[in-house]
Amino acid sequence: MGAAHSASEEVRELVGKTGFSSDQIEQLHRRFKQLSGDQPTIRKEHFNNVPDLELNPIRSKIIRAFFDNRNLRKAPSGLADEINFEDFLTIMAYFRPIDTAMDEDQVQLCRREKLRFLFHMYDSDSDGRITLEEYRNVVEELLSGNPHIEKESARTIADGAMMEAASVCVGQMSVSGRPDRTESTPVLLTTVPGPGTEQCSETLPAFLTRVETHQRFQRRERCARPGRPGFGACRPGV
Ligand SMILES: [Ca+2]
Repeated sequence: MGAAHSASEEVRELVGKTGFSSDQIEQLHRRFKQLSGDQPTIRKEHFNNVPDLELNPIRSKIIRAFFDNRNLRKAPSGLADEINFEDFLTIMAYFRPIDTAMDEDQVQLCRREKLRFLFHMYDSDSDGRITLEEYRNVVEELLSGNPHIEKESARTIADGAMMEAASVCVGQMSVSGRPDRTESTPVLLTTVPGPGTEQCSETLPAFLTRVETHQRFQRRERCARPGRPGFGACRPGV
């Protein structure tokens, strides 16, 4: 950020684009400069010495997410070689907690953005589908730091996630064994051919539908049970 006047203009613009406060943007700018070595852009290797990421089992996926053109809203696929401060803020905004002052529509939009980001993290080849292999890959990485969980258990957990997705998939299958592509039943998952989980892949609309349904169910459970955290604190639909 350059001269004082233009810098404050720039900060105002970034506040509008990202939802961060001007103080937060200043803090993140200092962090960005520290990471980049006072350069205008950051490359992947600049993340190598971030202590907070050192022990994170999905460190490589988090770093990759910063350069994913889909998250940067620059292209439907591919990775950027380097990112500037505004790009950095765009990605950091996905990690921002949901603001309690938001109305219901804003909360919904914010949740969707976060889920889209998560989907892109799973969909490592950017083909718009999460395969069982990609699910396994993330779960195995997540659990790799836990010495009590063996690789086989991690695979079982990933398979369970895909089984849940596949149960939606099977519901969408026509009698021919191929996905029913009528407009009234949008394709949630596709299988070629047959409903086995090995052949299943999950699209973004399917992923959003499944996770949001699961989250709504969990919130209803939380609101409905006295004595459980969150009881009585829920807004309708939130
Ligand atoms: Ca994929």
